[in-house]
This record gives sequence, structure tokens and C-alpha cells, in this order.
Amino acid sequence: MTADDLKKLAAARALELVRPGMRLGLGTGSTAKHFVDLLGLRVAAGFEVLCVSTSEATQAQAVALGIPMSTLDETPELDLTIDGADEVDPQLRLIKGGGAALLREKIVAAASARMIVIADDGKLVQTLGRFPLPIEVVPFGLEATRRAVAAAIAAAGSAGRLSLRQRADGTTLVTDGGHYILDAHLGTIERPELLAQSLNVVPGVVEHGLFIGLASGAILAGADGLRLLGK
Ligand code: ABF
Repeated sequence: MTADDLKKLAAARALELVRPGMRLGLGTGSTAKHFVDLLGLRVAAGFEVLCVSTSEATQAQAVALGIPMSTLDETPELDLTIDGADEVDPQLRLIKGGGAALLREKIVAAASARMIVIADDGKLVQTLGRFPLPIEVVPFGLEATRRAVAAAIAAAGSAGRLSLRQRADGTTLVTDGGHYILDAHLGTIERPELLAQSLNVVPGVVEHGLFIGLASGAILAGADGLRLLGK
């Protein structure tokens, strides 16, 4: 099976968690895209749900599929969010943001009674950090913020270069929220909670890709089948 086949497998398993009338958060990324496609087929067959998206890309996909959409202003409490991740550790701590949607993803996850990660099992790691940690920052004062972020990372006992996320055409990526992303190439993050706290107080940092205490479970698809973490 290809990695994409595994993502589809995880997405299909997540769909089994959805009950009629549920208020759903719809994630972003290639794995979440499969979930939204499958949900769209259910909706076309009369399945009733009300959904909130985590990015403009997912919003467009869901609308095109005829999935009933709402907002967190109209529907501030969600029953279940299904979303991807870049890394998952055994304690269900995540790195997210490779898809540049981490801000809305974290807000939607926090508004959900349950947040279930769907991914191929290659995303499961013992220690977070092999994937560069995305840190969303406001464009104003970028160089000053970059230095403050580097100091916060050092204060948390980590180290590594910071790169400004660019699009394929070489221009600076601007998120749905109008911000930039600094990717921190740390290698390993021995104390994710400490690093998260250290980043949270840096002026100019809007949000970061460490999701701690937000994921209720994970559905990980591998060559040997599905592995379920949490609940
Ligand atoms: C999104 O899904 C991002 O936070 C994360 O980076 C991405 C994972 O992408 P994929 O499912 O394509 O591997 O939630």
C-alpha cells in the first residue's frame, strides 16, 4: 500500500466515529482531505452534519462537496474534530503546521470535545522534533521576533536554525490569518511542554505547532493495519 492508501485507510476509520447530527471540525492536509471527501459522499446520501473548517482550502473543498458549513461564532462547541499531523508521540503530543494551518487548527481542536488525529504510521515518533516546528508570527518586527524566538528556544533547552516559510515560487508564505511562519529545525524536542510555554510568551508569536493535551486519540495506518492510540 502507498502512503496515500494508508491515509485513506485512516480517514475511512475516522468516518466510523461520525454520528448523524454531529458538529465536526474538518482538518487540513492530504489525510484530512480524504476524510472530507468521504464525508462528502455520506452527506450526498443524506447524512446530516454541521462542520467548521480549519483552513480556506478545506472550506472550499467542503463547500464544493455540499457539506453544510458553519463557523465557530455560530457553532462554538464541536463534538469531534478530525485532523492530520506532522508528528505524533505516544503521549499524543503533536507537531502540526506543515500545512500552514496550525492557528485555525488549534482553535478548532480546542473547541472540540474530541480531536482525533488521522495519519500514516510514519508520523508516529518517540520524540518530537524531527519535523521542523512551525511557529506562526506577525510580519511586523519579524527580525526582532526571530531573535526573541531563538532565545525562547534556547531557554527551553533546544536549539536549531529558524527558516522563514516560503512558497514554491520563492515568495514568503502568508497564512490564512495573514501571518508568516518560522520553522524551527530542532531535531529533537526533549521537553515539549517547556518549549510550548516558552514560545507562548514571546511578543509577536501568534501560535506554534506543538499541540499538547488537545488530541484525544490517533488513528495510524500502517502496512500491518490500523493502530489506535487514546480514545
Ligand atoms: C495539517 O495536516 C497540518 O497541521 C499538518 O501539517 C498536516 C499533515 O499533512 P498530511 O496529512 O498531508 O500529512 O493538519
